[in-house]
Order: sequence, then C-alpha cells, then structure tokens
Amino acid sequence: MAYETIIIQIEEGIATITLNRPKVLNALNDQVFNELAEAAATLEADPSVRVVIITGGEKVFAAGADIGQMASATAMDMAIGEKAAHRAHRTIENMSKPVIAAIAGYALGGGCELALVADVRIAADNAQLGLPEITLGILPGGGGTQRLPRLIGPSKAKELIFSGDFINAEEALRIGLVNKIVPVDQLFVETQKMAKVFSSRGAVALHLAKSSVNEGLRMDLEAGLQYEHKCFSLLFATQDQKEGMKAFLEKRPAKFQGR
Ligand code: DAK
Repeated sequence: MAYETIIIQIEEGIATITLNRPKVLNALNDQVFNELAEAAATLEADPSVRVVIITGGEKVFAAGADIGQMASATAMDMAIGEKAAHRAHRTIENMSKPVIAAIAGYALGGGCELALVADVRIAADNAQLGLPEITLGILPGGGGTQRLPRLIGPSKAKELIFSGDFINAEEALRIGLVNKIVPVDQLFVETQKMAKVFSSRGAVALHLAKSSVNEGLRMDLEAGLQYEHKCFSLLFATQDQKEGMKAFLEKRPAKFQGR
C-alpha cells in the first residue's frame, strides 16, 4: 500500500512510522488511522522488524483527531460500525513487537491516545500532552478514559480529562505518563537506543512478556498470575531460553534467534 499520511522507514530491524500531515499539526483523520492500521499489520507480519517507533517528527506528535472531519458528524456516524481509530489502536496495541512513541511538541486528544497505545513513551523536552476534548464538548473517545487511568491512576486522569489542560514533559514524567525526557534534538537518537536494547532481546520472550502485561491488565490478579505462568512455561520450549541460560553460564552474551 502506498501511504500518503505516514512515512515508514526500516533500518536494522527498527521500523519508524512518522505521521506526516504537518499543515494540520498531524491531525488524525480516518485516512491516517487506516494507514496506521495497515502499516502496523504489515510490520507485524515482517519478521525482519523487531521494534516499532511511532513519531510525528521534532515539531509535533499529533494535535488530536481531525476536528474538521468530526465537526459535522452525527451520533449515528459515531455509533455505527468499527471506527478507523479503534482498529488502528487495536492493531498497534496487539503487535507482538515493542512499540515506542517518540513525542515532540503537542500530543493532544487523539494524539495523546495514540501515544497511550504504545508500550513506552519517550518525550522531548518540548512535549505538551493533554486530553482537551472536554473543551470541544466531547470526551476522549479513542481510549483516553480507559488507558490513561490504567497508566497514571483514575484521580490524575480525571483531573486531565475534566480540565482539558496541557501538561509539559516534566509533569508527564512525574505522573508516569511518559517514561523519560530527552532534549528534542536527541529524541530520535535516544529512542533508537532504547529500540536497539529491545531488539537485542529474544523476540518470543518479548512477545510473551508484552502479552502477559497487556492481557494481565484485563484480568483479576489470580487469572493474570495464571496467564503469566503459562507464558513463562511456554518459553522453556524456545531455543532462546536454552541459549540465554547457556550463555549466562558460559559468561558470554546470548545470541537470540527469536525461536
Ligand atoms: N484538527 C484539525 N486541524 C487542526 C487540529 C486538529 N485537531 N489541530 C490543529 N489544526 C490545524 C489548525 O486548524 C491550523 O490550520 P490552519 O488554520 O493553518 O489551516 C493548523 O493546524 C495550525 O494550528 P494552529 O494555528 O491552531 O497552531 P497553534 O500553534 O496556534 O496552536 C494547538 C496549536 C495544538 C494548541 C491548537 O492547534 C489546538 O488547540 N488544536 C486542537 C487541539 C485539540 O483540541 N485536540 C483534540 C481534538 S478531539 C475517537 C477517536 C479519537 C477521538 C475521538 C473519538 N473514536 C474512535 C470514536 C479524538 C478526538 C480528538 O482528538
């Protein structure tokens, strides 16, 4: 598929998806979400890709869903059928590979919600995050009312959702919305560094660790612990487990094959 609103680059097993609608601060319309879903499915199926980075570049991550597209929508338009945003979120969130959001500038509304779908968020020091939907007379409908409280707790999430206020990178780090802050001119270098660490690990162990966390969050603790144990046990069927432990005992770095 030829993409018009995103750019994909793959280098040394690390795929970078860059949102590319600079004139509207990367506002997310259905075309962007459809292309994101398609790209995520394609990268998931590509065994050479080990880690995925989603970014908007150094100026802006995304200023939210495209308000122009949403302004005249009816309740039925919103209620009926699977939404492109939900499909994109689900496809990205369910990838077996780690997904890192590299955030510079605004990550607002649907932009913040897209970042919430990633496994890890790295913020540039110029990042501003928020869920301003309330100021438009709506609520965060792309998972914000669900994923944000699970990440930072309901009380702080409600404050952000009810006020619509933007927060800077430091506040985002303080409340656990992002994992780290880096100078904006180091955003891609630092994100690549983290991606390289992830890509050096065993792909099956990464996949099952991610699944264990994500699925576990949908279960009660006892069911989650049982699910974790199934994932853990399954890893003893992999060559990577044999290699990882053998390498430790032989005092050398492991060479994982992702099998
Ligand atoms: N949509 C469309 N265009 C946008 C936009 C957006 N979200 N954000 C900015 N733009 C456009 C502006 O209209 C302007 O276009 P021109 O006037 O040049 O044609 C251009 O980008 C530059 O923006 P500004 O001139 O406003 O730039 P400033 O630096 O002055 O301000 C700003 C930057 C980010 C503070 C401001 O643009 C702003 O407040 N933008 C809107 C932020 C916002 O309210 N975001 C939340 C949108 S609602 C769902 C899935 C998702 C969602 C809902 C449901 N389902 C699956 C059901 C998500 C909803 C949302 O995200």
